[in-house]
Amino acid sequence: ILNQPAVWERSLAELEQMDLSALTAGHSPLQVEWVFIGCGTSYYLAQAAAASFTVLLQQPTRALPASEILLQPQLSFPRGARRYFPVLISRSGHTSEVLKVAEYLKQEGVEFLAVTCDGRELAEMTPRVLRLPVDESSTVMTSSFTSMLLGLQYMAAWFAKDGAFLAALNALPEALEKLLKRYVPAVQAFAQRRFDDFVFLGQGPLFAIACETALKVMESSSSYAQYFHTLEFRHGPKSVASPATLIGGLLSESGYATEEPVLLEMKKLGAAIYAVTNSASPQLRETADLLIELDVPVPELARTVLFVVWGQLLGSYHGLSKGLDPDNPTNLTRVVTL
Ligand code: F1P
Repeated sequence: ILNQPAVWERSLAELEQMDLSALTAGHSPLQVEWVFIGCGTSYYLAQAAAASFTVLLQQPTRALPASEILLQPQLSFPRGARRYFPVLISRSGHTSEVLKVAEYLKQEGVEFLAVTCDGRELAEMTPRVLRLPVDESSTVMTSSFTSMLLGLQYMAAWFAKDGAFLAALNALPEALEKLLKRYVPAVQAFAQRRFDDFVFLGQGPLFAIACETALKVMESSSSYAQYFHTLEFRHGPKSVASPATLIGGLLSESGYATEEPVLLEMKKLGAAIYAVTNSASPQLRETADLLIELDVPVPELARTVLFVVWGQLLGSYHGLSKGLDPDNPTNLTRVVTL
């Protein structure tokens, strides 16, 4: 987790050398529906990628768990509709559902892109592969998630010819380096606290990151964690808020004025508050039990990966505080097969 600045730098350097135009199988990136597909962490990555492609390319996108395509193909790819361009995401490239979707697409004659790190089996099923140079031995996906997301955002910005966005992505390794120096001790100390429930909230691209944060906390510390769209939490789920609950808000810049009051309300209900945002109000600075302020002057969407790291750290340090091995979660294997 702490090595991510170097891993991102290596990934960005490789992306700069790649001929990304070869990855779309001759389709115009501006004339297809992009369908991002994965399982677990890679499904949350699919959600974050879909949001990024929609914003950067102004094209329709969707994210689906691979299992949904296997069980509901007609729902996933209705015939007679637009041209799809599926993107199959899998760190290992060996996850059963993803390989079965690749087989299904081949049978249907649909070309697809594979995004992977190790990925031999998946990569053999298509000539179009975006491979990120991440060597991750942990069962839990951390730098592979952020690097593949960076890679997909880079690709979208490259297709959109958005030089400012590409420059913003290139600034992230250095920004993270500084943030880690500033915040790691605080996250480590906070992670020693005990909670019955963890809840993570976000909207737009940060909803996917809230999902991933909850999954990291579940996997790395065998804790009970949930995720919601920030404002949705007020419509019922807030009944779980109590002093035994940690409520984590990933607050956007554009929605800040609407999202922050949800956290302040939960604090009044007794919950502990964790917040990640670019720049917090004085009130949140006073109220939050743990606050990460990114303060990175790049377009909001380009900051997405910076929101991921704190949940990875929180989950890992919390797992360690419970005497667990965060790299080897209870009941989980590195590759999940059917
Ligand atoms: C996805 C996944 C992860 C999980 C664990 C096992 O794998 O199921 O979500 O956390 O790491 O793998 P992959 O298809 O991306 O290899």
